[in-house]
Amino acid sequence: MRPFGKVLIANRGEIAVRVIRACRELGIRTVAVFSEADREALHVLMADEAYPIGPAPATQSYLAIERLVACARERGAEAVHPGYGFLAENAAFAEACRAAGLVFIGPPPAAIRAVGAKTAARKTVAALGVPVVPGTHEPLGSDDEAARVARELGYPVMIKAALGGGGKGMRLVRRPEELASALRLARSEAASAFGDPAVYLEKALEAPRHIEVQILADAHGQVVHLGERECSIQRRHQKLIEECPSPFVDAPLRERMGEAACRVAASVGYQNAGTIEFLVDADRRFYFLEVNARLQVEHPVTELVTGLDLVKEQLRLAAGEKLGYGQADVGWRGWAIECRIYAEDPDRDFMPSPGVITGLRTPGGPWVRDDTGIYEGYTVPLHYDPLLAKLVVWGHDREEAVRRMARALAEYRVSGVRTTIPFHVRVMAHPDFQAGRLSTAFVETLLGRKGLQVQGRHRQVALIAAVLAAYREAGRQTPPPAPPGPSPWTLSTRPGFRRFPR
Ligand code: MV4
Repeated sequence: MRPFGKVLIANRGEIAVRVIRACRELGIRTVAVFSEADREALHVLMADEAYPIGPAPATQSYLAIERLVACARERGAEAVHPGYGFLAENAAFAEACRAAGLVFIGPPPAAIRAVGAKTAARKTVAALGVPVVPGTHEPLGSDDEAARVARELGYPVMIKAALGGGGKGMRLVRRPEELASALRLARSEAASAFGDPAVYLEKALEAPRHIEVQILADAHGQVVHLGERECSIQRRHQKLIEECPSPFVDAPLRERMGEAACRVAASVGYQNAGTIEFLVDADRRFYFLEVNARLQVEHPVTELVTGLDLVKEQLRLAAGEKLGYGQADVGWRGWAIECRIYAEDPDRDFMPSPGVITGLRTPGGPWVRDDTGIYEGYTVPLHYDPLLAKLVVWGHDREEAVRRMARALAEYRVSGVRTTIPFHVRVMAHPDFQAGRLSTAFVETLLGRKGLQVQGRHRQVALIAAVLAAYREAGRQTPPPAPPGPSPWTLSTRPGFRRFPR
């Protein structure tokens, strides 16, 4: 059944392309919108129709509620898919859609609000008997109150923004004498990032894992969970690698976390696709963290392991259809891993690397999926998130998935911009990653100054190695005389034979 005739996609990049693909398979016509920086973006080329909505800054385009709603109305769309980021978790946007007679493909505005305020959500969840990280359920008052609460919780503590999420505005405080200045900084960060200086306190867990549970909820009161995703490989709260399932979660823990996630969703009247985030400590105790009221970047790993198309499910559920299956019908097969390909230079502290994609060859073969927003000749704008593509693989087990990812990464060629591909190559080859020894400290350890610091005699050896490496790099730029036989320059004009520098 076709849930809608026409859908407007209020987003850009790979996620807009992902939604267009689901719509096309369902026979739904698609309306893309684009900013002045995105005239030639892939989602614009792929949609049935595309309309300009404003200048490059997102506030005047992808965040301009009235323009998006007007465009959807004028083009005869029945529903709006917000993707992730931008307006995906904006209750006012969901309301504006509804007021204009459009279906917002996401949770109801009241559910978005209920989970958006983190302190209120913690209170609601604790009342259900689901464990939350010990801390306050109200925003903090005075510095004196904060000092008293922190003493009761015991250091170290975390200061978090009441309207925050995703680690933005989060501060670790190790000692009482650091509290006052940390509070001041956290409050001003929260005010500028979320328009509200309110912050609260949590006890800081040592080296926790970040594990999240995917849920689907229909408009008829039924909720199922689709298992967990492991998201511990992050850098400065930007996830880099995700997998499903988590190597840390066994069937009984999955069932307990899944059941807790479904109860959280049901308690706020959640509908559509959503994610319940947990921190899990070394003793496998899990604590509710927050709800992400949207489709997430890393949804494909869940799709590959459950066999469900989450965007099609979103469209169906938004149209009011019943889930049509129960928890017992959800199964998990094999292992999936996602590597996020950003236009960032991992050798230069992940500095953004916008520019023209002068060459591109994407991996393929069995059980390899490339969810992309780019093409050869495309210019990566500097105005938005630099996520270019997501490379996702499936294997019968984790070992096969890791090997397949390493194989697929080795096939990936991007020239013109720096990407995170070399970082992922290193991670896939790392014994700790291969053994599933993941922690939130993994990336820092892999890249950390400490890891690279060498002293004494080893320093001499490292210096010589660095010179040799630089010499080899330089040598690449001035190739040796051509060997006898057909000229490599003839071959180099054939796209398949071109050698792209990485
Ligand atoms: C925490 C924590 C320790 N204790 N909360 C929350 C949002 C997520 N992006 C990071 N968050 C954390 N919240 C308490 N009470 C540690 C982190 C954390 C983290 C968690 C999972 C994976 C990587 C992380 C990196 C830094 C901090």
